Amino acid sequence: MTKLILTALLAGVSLLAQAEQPRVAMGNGADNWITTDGASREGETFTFAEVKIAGPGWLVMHPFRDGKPDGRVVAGYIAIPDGISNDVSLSVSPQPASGDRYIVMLHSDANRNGEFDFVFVNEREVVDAAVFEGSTMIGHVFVAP
Ligand SMILES: [Cu+2]
Repeated sequence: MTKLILTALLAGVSLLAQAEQPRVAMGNGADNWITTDGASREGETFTFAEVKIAGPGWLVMHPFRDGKPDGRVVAGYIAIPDGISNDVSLSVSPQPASGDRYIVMLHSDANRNGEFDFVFVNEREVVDAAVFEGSTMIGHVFVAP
């Protein structure tokens, strides 16, 4: 249990460092991905054609503020089961305008409790950590259609 929590915390650090350091890679992996091509929006609800995650977790959207992604704020999230999900919809608040930018990314349900633990245990670390493959954080800059 201690090891699991430590792993989650370290990944949480990476997430927030990522948000502030664009040179760290974001993208899709071999076992985890978000298909952003063809994503649609109706009001405050986005729909992504396909999402794959290894283990249960969350599809999460973070807003941009002052031109930079703000990984400390969650605009919206939805639970996703282990494996491939199609036509995954999530709603964000406040309602976006066309051209608004977000980070759409995966977080793991690290403690498998079925609740999105976007809980900072200190200034940078959250429990339900960002999903990485190697040094690539599974996420994308996404512009609202
Ligand atoms: Cu995130």
